[in-house]
Amino acid sequence: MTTSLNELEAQLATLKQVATKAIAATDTLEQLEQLRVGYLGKKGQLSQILRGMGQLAAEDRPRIGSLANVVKESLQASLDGKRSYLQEAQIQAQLESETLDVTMPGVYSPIGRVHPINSTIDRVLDIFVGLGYTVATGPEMETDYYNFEALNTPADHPARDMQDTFYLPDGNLLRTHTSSVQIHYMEDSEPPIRIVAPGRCYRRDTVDATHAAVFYQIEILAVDEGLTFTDLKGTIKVFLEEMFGEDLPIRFRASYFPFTEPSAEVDVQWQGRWLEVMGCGMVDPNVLKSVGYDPEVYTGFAAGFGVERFAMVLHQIDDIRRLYNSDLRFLQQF
Ligand code: 2NL
Repeated sequence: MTTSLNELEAQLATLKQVATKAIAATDTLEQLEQLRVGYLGKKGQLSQILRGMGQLAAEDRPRIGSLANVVKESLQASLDGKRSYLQEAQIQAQLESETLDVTMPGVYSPIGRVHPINSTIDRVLDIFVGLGYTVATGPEMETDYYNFEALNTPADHPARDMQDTFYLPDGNLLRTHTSSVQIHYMEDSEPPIRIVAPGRCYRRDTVDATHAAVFYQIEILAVDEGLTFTDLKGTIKVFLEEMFGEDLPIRFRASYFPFTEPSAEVDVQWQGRWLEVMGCGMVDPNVLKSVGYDPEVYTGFAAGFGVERFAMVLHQIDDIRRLYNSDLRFLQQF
């Protein structure tokens, strides 16, 4: 079988036409390489066409040879052009996918702040730690003994009433003050002691602008040889001065607590008015006895106050419930 000149010319023309189209339609570098091997490789279509050249008359060979070269160079140029186009596109796509949009909004992670109850507790603890006191904490669930009995609180005292204290089914209760922490501390240590006991307390109370069923209290207690009411007054004066940031007039009014004798309420003159801010007194000898301290050797003073009341006075907050609502419009002011 012979291959005519015209036939070879037609095959070359078809190859050029089909291959040029196929190269133009390719959109990956892998496909492009397959096309190159298929058209221009050793066993590719161009080589196969040229194998037919052996049957041509000698004078016709140069024509097919140079036509084949033209086709080869044209396809090579198409392949090269397409390759650099696809490489460029690949780089471009990678650049786009890795682009960082610095104008995109960030992830919203607001910085928290300290709740006014906690910042008030922190300030109080700082002041008493500065005066040499140790911070003491204890359980919120207590026995009747640690909350009342050891604190010289008689069985018929109104605080022990079902109406005023949360009693648990097992006979335990939710502490009504942090005095119970101080009883535990005194049982475990010998005088001299100076402690400050902050913590959450509970009472059965109708909630209103100035009362909450769950509230925070801080108590201080000092027991040593020779402590007097003067030491108590001086301690409270220094504390209130630091708390209010100035030397405000203060007064002590006689009062009553089961666990202190004598007892007093402390008032501060603040913005033209007398405010009751805390209660205090000399530790009742019965309390010292209940923890095994000899009241003939040791005396002590104690004081207690509500944290919310202090925070409300210092920040001019009109309703205690604002401290528990978690309303950010309120809390973000502090
Ligand atoms: C108030 C008054 C007070 C105490 C708490 C106390 C503790 C022990 C012994 C004696 Cl272990 N006293 N604590 C004393 C006087 C007053 O709190 O108005 N609290 C909100």
